[in-house]
This record gives sequence, C-alpha cells and structure tokens, in this order.
Amino acid sequence: MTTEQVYIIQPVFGEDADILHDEAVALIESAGASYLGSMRQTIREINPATFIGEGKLEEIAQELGETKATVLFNGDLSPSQTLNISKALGDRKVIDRTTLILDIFASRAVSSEGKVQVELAQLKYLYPRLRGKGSQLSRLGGGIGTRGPGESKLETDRRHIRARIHALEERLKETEQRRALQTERRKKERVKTIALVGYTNTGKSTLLNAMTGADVFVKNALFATLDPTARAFEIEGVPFLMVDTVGFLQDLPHGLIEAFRSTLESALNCDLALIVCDASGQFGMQLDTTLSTLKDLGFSSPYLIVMNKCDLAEDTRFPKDCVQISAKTGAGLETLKRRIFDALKDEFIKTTLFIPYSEMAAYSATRHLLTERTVIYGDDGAFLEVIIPAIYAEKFKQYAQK
Ligand SMILES: Nc1nc2c(ncn2[C@@H]2O[C@H](COP(=O)(O)OP(=O)(O)OP(=O)(O)O)[C@@H](O)[C@H]2O)c(=O)[nH]1
Ligand SMILES: [Mg+2]
Repeated sequence: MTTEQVYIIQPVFGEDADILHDEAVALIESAGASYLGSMRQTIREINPATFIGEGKLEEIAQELGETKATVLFNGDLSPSQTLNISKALGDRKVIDRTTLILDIFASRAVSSEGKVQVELAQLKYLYPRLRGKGSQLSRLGGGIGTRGPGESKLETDRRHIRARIHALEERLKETEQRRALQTERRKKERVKTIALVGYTNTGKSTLLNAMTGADVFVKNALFATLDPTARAFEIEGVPFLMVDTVGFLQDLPHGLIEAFRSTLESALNCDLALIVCDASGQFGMQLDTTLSTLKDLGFSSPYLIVMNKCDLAEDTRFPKDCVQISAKTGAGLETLKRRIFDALKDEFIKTTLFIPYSEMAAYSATRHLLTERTVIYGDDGAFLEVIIPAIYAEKFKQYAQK
C-alpha cells in the first residue's frame, strides 16, 4: 500500500498557528502518513459552510489537482463543514484534528482497556456526525480516520452504536472498580508513587527506563505511550514506584481526556508528580498545557518540574526550581533522585527496631505496614533496619532502640 499523503489546511487565529502546524506535521508522521504541503489562512470570520473562504478552497483544489492527497483541517469541523470542504475539493477525503489524533490513539492502543477507551472516544466523536456520513465513509477506503476498533462498525446504524457505547462504558466501569481496589492495596502497602506526566514526546518513557531499568517502548513519535506502566526502583534503599502515562497535547480532544480520565486519575493519585518538559522545545507551552490539563483532571499532588533533553537545549531560561536532566545521557539523574527523596522524606522514617523473640508474633501481625531492609538475629531478639511510613510511626514506637 502506498503511504497516504496529507495536505494541511491551517486556520490562523493567533500566535500559536506555527506551533500547531508543526505539531500537525508530527501527528501526520506519527499516524504513518506523509506530509505533502500546507496552506494557511488567517481567519477573521468563520464561514459557517466551509470554515475557510471559498476562494481559498478553490486555490487548494487547484494546487492539489489530480493527486489523491487527504486533507487535514487542523482544527475541529462540524460534519457539514467536513462534507462541504470535501465536495469543494473534488470529493476528497477530509479529516479534522480530532479524527487524526483519535486515529493515532487507535493504532497505539495495546491493552484491552486502552482499546476500549479509544473506541469509546471514537464512537462518541462519530455518533453525532454519522447522519449522512455513511456514503462518505464507505468511499474513504482506509487510511487515517478509518482505523481502530470502531472501524467495521462505522457503517452500522446509530442505534447499534448507541448500544455499543453503552456496553463499552459498562466494561470500563468494571475495570475502574478493579483498579480502584489495586490502588487501595498499593496505598496500604505504602510504597510512594511517582507519576511521570507531561507533553507528548518529552521523554517520559525514556526517563522511566533510565530510573528503573525498565524497557518501555520509546519512540520519536507523538503518543508512543498509551497505557500507564509502573516500575519499582529505590533511592537510598527506600522503594518507590514510578508510573508512566499518556502524553498531553494542546487542544487534546475533550472526549479523549474523558475516556482516559480513569487511567490518568489512578496515576495522578500519586505522592509526587514529575512534570517532564522538553528543554530543547517549546517548554513554556508544554508546561502550560500540562498544568491546565492536570487542573481539569482535578490533580492536587505536589510536583517537580523536570527539564529533560538538556543535552540538546540552547535556551536556559527555565522555570525556577526545575530539575535539569538528560534521560538519554544520564546527566542530572542523581540530582533528580535527591530532589524526589527530599520531596517525600517527611513521609517515611528510616530506623532500626529491636523485636524481642517473645514479641515476634505480635510484631508479625503489623509488619505488613513497613518495609524491612535487613534483619540481624541476636540472642534475645531481631534487629531490623526498616522504613516506616510516618503515619504508622506510633505503632512501632515500642520497638524503637533505646
Ligand atoms: N537528545 C535526547 N533525546 C531524548 C532524551 N529523552 C528522550 N529523548 C528522545 O525523545 C523521544 C521521545 O521519547 P519518549 O521517552 O518516547 O517520550 P514520551 O514522553 O514517553 O512520549 P509519549 O509516550 O509519546 O508521550 C525519543 O526519540 C527519545 O529517544 C534526552 O534526554 N535527550
Ligand atoms: Mg511514552
């Protein structure tokens, strides 16, 4: 199959247009298609029928001529606008930004939960758009916007889709309940959790791998990671859990955030978040987008700002108090560990306990609350080097070494 070629129509409203345009090129490549060219248009007034002016559409039609290129409108279109633009461009396939992003998510989803979440977001986006779209969809013949779990169902009737949405929502609810239990258990075990969050392609998975020796998929592409992955690691003998998450993007489709809310929330229910930014990219915009998305998700944990890819950075006007690292070269990782440790150190106590053998049974009933590091058996009892969550310190006071 030949690579799908995509031509971008970039509506220009303000200063962000260049960033959005370049991001669209990266999105197109992440979808496995290739970028053909683009046309910008400053929008003063939205044309309700076709969004951009008809004159501009004619220009584009001429430029594209006989090529089979798909047109990406880098914004959101109503169903009728999509149809009208498609007609004006000689019945060409036209997709909008949300469709493109959903398509990438669909091709990346691995876990069954991820697949359900993406299908749900796709169907919810398509549902109000289905009227009159059946004929257009069947003409598209593959490529962006037709992939993913929802593919074969697009042409079935709306009632069928409504039932499917309902079934998927039920299935997600079950998974959520199961996860809530796991989170509870993790809380009980009191291992401190650190979530990696941030803009897509900033190096979150690379950092997870560097810190924990994990082997998580890393790629120079947008949305390489969909499913949260957790890995254990230690700082100064204290165990931590690091969780990788799906990356954010400016104007991420709302339905998608909704669909991923539960996965994200469990990761965001962390003791500390590392907000990872690309120091060699638009880190100001990345940070703003991440902070506002986190706010929408009701995030309230403490966080550290991490400037990654410092090996490539030219600009050094970074936010105050950030940690500068390179997950690739390893530079700054020791400092990062120290900052993580400092941020969480009030939450646990490292100490040595002495448990007389006569009290071993009583101690055993409570030992699940702490982490034992080393044990030395003496004549009358055991000496234990332990890490105790601060909230349980009282419970073990009686064993504290005098
Ligand atoms: N030069 C340099 N490249 C890096 C560094 N960290 C990550 N990268 C590269 O940046 C790209 C993205 O890395 P990932 O770890 O997949 O990024 P991510 O934040 O997990 O991305 P998504 O899962 O797509 O949101 C890859 O090509 C990495 O090799 C770094 O410190 N320096
Ligand atoms: Mg990743």
